[in-house]
Amino acid sequence: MKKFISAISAAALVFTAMPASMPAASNYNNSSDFIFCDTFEGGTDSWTGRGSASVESTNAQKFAGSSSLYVSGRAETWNGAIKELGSSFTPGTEYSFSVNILPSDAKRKTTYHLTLQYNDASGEANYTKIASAEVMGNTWFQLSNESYMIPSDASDACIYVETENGTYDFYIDDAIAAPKGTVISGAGSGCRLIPGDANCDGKVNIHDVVTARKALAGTISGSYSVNNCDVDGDTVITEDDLKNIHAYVMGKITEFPYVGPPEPPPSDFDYNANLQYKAAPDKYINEACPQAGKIVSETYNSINGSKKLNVYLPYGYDESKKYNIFYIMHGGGENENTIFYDKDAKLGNILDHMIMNGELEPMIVVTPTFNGGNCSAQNFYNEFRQNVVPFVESKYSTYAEDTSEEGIRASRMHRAYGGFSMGAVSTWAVMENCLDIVGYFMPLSGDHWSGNSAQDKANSLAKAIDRSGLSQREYFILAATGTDDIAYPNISPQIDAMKPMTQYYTYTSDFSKGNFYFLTAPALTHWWGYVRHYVYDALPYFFHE
Ligand code: FER
Repeated sequence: MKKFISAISAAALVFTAMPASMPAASNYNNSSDFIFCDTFEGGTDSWTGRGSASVESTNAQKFAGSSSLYVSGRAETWNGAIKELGSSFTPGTEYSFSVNILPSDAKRKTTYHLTLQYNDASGEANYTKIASAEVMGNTWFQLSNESYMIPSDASDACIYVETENGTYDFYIDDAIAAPKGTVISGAGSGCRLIPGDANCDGKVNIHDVVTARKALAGTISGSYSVNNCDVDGDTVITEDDLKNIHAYVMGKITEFPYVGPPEPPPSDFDYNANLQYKAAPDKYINEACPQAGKIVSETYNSINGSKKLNVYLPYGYDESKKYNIFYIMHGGGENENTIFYDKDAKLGNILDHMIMNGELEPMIVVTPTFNGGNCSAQNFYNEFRQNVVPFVESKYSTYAEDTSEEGIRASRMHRAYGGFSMGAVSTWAVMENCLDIVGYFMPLSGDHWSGNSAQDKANSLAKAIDRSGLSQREYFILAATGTDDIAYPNISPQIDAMKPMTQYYTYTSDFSKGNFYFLTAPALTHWWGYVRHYVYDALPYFFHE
């Protein structure tokens, strides 16, 4: 049953035993019922920073009163503001929780969570969501749940505010806990995606033209949403957006014309347009590197059962930084240990030297396997998408802000996939099926196992590119093999079939101008002892676009 306490009785209580942290009585008609009500008027009300975040009371923003709590310095999505619930809360009991949140960023779509953290009977930490909402724009909104059960075996319970994606600063105000069923009024649902609703009031009208104009001029002070102002989707607010919102409000148009995001400018990386095979220096093969990365063996559950992979972390790996990531697959009859541990491969040592000498940006390199369960080189892309990427990139720091499908897609230009022999077969299959999450491909000594002819293979890849809707500036292929490699007669005709498809490919190793290249190493054969040098040649060309 919902409890309402009359305004009169609440007002009467204000003059009796109201703790210092209670809000102004006029804000709430039921404040006497609150277990705590943190208004951050001049203090942090025993909230602290979670993870690397810090919190401070500020007058810069407020939902009510004159202050709020500013949460900044978040390095991870789970960083935020946290408060211990303490002995006023009984496990096995339901409570009403509410907090108001103001995102600092008017542009990003972000999901916020009010989360309960507690230790269960076995002492293990648990995290469960009390309330969540996806918002955009910098408008105050409320997260609340009128009946949330603290598990009966919970100890050390805390509540905290975090995000699902992004590490932007935010503000919180009037964080309240009350008995089950207490209706706690708050800021409402916040800003939602409504093109043209510049001021986030849920309607598109003449006020939005005014708000969008101020946003364009940079003179805006109140809440607004860049996304809702940017009605043509070109990622910036322009005079065109104002004209379109105005025309819409006037009834001259009923839909906003879509332009879409601009093509990013090409990088200034110093590519060779006609890359030639060059072996890595002998010492990259034979001498240990004084700045060696770390290779970590990981076990994860997958659609193909429990599996292992290795993760190469570059020397000085720092969780607070973001790293590009290269997944590289072994060949037939090999396994996840081949590429880093087989005496003919030992790729880690080459990477160490390249990174130490500034020839390669520090990056994470992962060696999974298509062995195990029903997995094959050709269907590994399923496990890659569903299990490998989420597992690795939630544990290690990549450009994936989170490992939701959206987070993985958004970071695709920071993700590469390659492989040798059957690993190349898996690479072409990943290209055909995972273009939405991978931007760079390095098939080494192997062709695409799709269809019979070279033309069939090229056509199946072209269809995948069509489905993806990507432009030529959004996927890059650097294939390589030796001219005496047993795979050369398979891969070479496939490359020749792809080259004339100029609507999909521009053939050059200068990736600031094109997106497709085939490196051939004179007289070399089907062997990791050679193939590792192709990685040495090709990998520096990745991740600049
Ligand atoms: C090729 C792709 C893969 C190829 C061979 C393989 C001969 C792999 C063979 C194996 O692992 O047995 O194009 O060409």
